[in-house]
Amino acid sequence: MNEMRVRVLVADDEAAVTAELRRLGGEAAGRLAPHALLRLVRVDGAAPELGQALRAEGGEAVAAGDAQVLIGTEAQFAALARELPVAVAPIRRALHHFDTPTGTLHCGPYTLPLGKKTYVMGIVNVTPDSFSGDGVGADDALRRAEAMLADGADILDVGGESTRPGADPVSLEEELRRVVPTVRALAGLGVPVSVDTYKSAVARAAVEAGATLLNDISGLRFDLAMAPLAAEAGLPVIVMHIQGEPRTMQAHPVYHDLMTEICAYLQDSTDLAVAAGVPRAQVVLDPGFGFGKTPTHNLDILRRLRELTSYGQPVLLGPSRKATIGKVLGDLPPTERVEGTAAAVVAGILHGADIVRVHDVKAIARAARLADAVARVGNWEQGTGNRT
Ligand code: HH2
Repeated sequence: MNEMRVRVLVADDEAAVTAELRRLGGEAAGRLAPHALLRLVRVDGAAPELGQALRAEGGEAVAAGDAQVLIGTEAQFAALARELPVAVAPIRRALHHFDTPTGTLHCGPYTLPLGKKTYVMGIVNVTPDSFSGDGVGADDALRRAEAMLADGADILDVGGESTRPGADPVSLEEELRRVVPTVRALAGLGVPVSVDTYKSAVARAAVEAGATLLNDISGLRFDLAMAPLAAEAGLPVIVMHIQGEPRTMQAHPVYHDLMTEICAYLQDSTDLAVAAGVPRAQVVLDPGFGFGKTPTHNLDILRRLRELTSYGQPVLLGPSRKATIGKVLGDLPPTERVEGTAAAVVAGILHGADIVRVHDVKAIARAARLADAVARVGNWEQGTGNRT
């Protein structure tokens, strides 16, 4: 008799499980798939009965205060939903979003369908002091942007104030002077232009100049007029997590529970946007790589980014040329961080990023296309993932 051969299968979503079971020709595939994957779901603020009820279905639950971690299969959560439909509906929604990236980002006249490819956002810093030395004058911004588009950028992000660690804010007048003409020049290039600012007056002027996406590193907190402005303009907004403020954020970042704190912050930011009238699906979540985080925190974000997909909102990652990459690679300067950025971007895409914000568009767009071909199963074969 042959020796028994054993191999552990890679099947970490329901479609992969179904495909694997079908390979054996079993008609049980559809029936068994919901039993195959164990999910850990963190629930804050729910009644403790939820855990007890899940245990009755064969799952598990651990509680501390008003936080619980529920452990169960899709089938067990489905059984729980039949018993407690209202309480379990948000859990089933999160599980669905986690497994099935969908939706569309509506940037004015531009529509970006999500889940099919990763969008590359090219950084156009109109600054003299950006951390990676990429800043340009307003005159050179158009040339830089055109080169980025030729290299595969899908979105252009214009910033007029460096938010590098230790940076001092620039005056409103100076930021307007840098940003507005640049946005106006780039708005005619045929892709969405976003404005990287936490000041509503800058955002408003940028929108008037043609910006169709807002990018707020404070998650709508530094200027409370940002959320109403996004609603009034009918534009999507990127909310980023930051601990502290740029001037002091890297002094001593501390987290009790990194992902829980990032997610809570981003959901509070989302609530601000939604209360002002921005549709939830138009609020893009960004964990703020490098903003009040140590390298260990940033690496954890790369590993656990997919948790942000639980909310059914687009996810953006911005690791480009940042200090963590230099540190991991042995204190490389920003100009030597392209390959490390590509690796971080690929990790991000494999873990659910919809948009990546980068300086080195040509190299990173190539890395992103390959990551898309791996991560977005079927798209490459169908030809929807191959642009260049
Ligand atoms: N990072 C920077 C600036 N804006 N916006 C979002 N949404 N996410 C980010 O990670 C992010 C951001 C910092 O990078 P950069 O613009 O290159 O540097 P500087 O702030 O020094 O101009």
